[in-house]
Amino acid sequence: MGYKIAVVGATGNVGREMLNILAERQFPVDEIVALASRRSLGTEVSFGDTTLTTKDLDAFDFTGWDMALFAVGSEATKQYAPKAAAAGCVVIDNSSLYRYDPDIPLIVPEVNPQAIHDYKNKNIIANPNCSTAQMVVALKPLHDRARIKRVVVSTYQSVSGSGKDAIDELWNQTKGMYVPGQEVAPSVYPKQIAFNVIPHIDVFMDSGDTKEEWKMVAETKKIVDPSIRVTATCVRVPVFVGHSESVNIETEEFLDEDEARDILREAPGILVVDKREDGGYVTPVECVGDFATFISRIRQDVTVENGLNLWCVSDNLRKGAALNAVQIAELLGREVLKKG
Ligand code: 2RA
Repeated sequence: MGYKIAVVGATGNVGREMLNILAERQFPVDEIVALASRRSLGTEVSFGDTTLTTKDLDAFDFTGWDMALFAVGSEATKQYAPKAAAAGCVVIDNSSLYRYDPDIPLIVPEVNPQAIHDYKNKNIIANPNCSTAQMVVALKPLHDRARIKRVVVSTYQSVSGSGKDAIDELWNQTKGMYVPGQEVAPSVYPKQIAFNVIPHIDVFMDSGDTKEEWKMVAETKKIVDPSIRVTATCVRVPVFVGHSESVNIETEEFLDEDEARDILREAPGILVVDKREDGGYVTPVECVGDFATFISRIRQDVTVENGLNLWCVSDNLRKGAALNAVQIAELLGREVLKKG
């Protein structure tokens, strides 16, 4: 006995990864449906060694379905998530729409699994922003041991975070740099992304932070601990898949780098690759397709009393989005719905 599960936005980067991961992790499925907008109707998407033909989200009745993994923008989520939730189908939403609603849990299963019981008000569970998810997996075990009081993070985010058009833009702009007359003007981003970096993700806020930077602050507080002070600088880099982060942590208690490394080695969802030699660290190209959050460059920050630096890399389409959503579905099934 398994679950009836819908993937909403099944033709996008994240929706396709959700289907891949549900199959890879052998999620107990009785029935699965791929839903998309009318313009994608009939598109075939892979689910393990089978193929699903996408159906019309607008006409779909969620009654009798256990869970719906949403991988669409906030506008479509606003239109269809309440409909699914009202039909008794638990929504696990990857958009930012519900993340900051105090009545809706924002969950990274390795960090705050206990929050899975808090969805019953609205039948909706929120998935965090990709750049937050990988960071809090690393923060949580260190916070439990030495109580983190401040985090300074700089991110190096791949273009797949912006969607398929951004992947095409990086590819075509890069090719255009080598083929005279084939230059490709910036369109997805305000400036050239090929061989460049852009310190701007999402919109600018009055504070001067971007919304992406604000999300990392707000979501870390909601998922880990509201007392943690976070400041972020989020940068787009010419990488196709895989977000990297330079994370500086200040703790209440002193935490030796070797103990920190041992703690992270034992922590769920983390793979430590940390050797002080050529290549003794993880880079984005090596994380693609993996479930893990990789941690490297663990070392003391001697400029403050109790400081640590680390390097954090993860596949932003997986732990940053689709994997975390599937892990929430697994947690929901195991702890609450208990079918399968
Ligand atoms: C990005 N975190 O990387 C945002 C949304 N996925 O563009």
